[in-house]
Amino acid sequence: MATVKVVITGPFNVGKTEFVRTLSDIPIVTTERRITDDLKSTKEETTVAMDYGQVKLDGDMFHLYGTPGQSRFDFMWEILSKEMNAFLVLVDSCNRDTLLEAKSLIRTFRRLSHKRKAPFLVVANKQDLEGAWPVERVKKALGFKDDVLVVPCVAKKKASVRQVMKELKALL
Ligand SMILES: Nc1nc2c(ncn2[C@@H]2O[C@H](COP(=O)(O)OP(=O)(O)OP(=O)(O)O)[C@@H](O)[C@H]2O)c(=O)[nH]1
Ligand SMILES: [Mg+2]
Repeated sequence: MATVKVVITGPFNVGKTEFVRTLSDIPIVTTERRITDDLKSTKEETTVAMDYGQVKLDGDMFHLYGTPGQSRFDFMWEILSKEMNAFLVLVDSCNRDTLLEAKSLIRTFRRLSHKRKAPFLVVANKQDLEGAWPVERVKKALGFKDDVLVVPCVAKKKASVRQVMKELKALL
């Protein structure tokens, strides 16, 4: 049985905690706190340190570490990315503003994993919402060619998050 550490990152509010919660076999450990600044109109709580969950897939154990999305908690990125085997970068397919930030996150996490060259996927989340960009459009907006894989996702659906993991597994 292999043990795989996966980091789930992405900008604010894209669905990282939701992804870990839906996928995990165990109740997740979260560090969500009430939002007090001007982002509070978006939602009530945000991740300030990490989310943790785990899932067994085809006999392999995946340890899932969700990062905070706000850059003021970026000190956690380096800590969480230690020894990671793969990472996912989530974007909100309805919110173009998250794409530019995702691009810079991909650069950061590629740098953090430069020794291991951890494989990654871009996850175009919230595909169930009206006005969601299809993956091809997300990919184009990110300026990637075929070297970066972008996959669709609805983080509220178990079948969908499991499909993303299947595609990530194929890269390991
Ligand atoms: N419709 C829909 N809503 C989603 C989906 N994924 C997440 N959400 C919702 O989007 C909001 C943000 O989700 P979170 O999981 O808190 O996002 P996050 O990336 O962890 O946010 P931060 O930790 O604050 O950066 C919540 O209201 C979720 O229920 C999805 O695929 N579809
Ligand atoms: Mg979160």
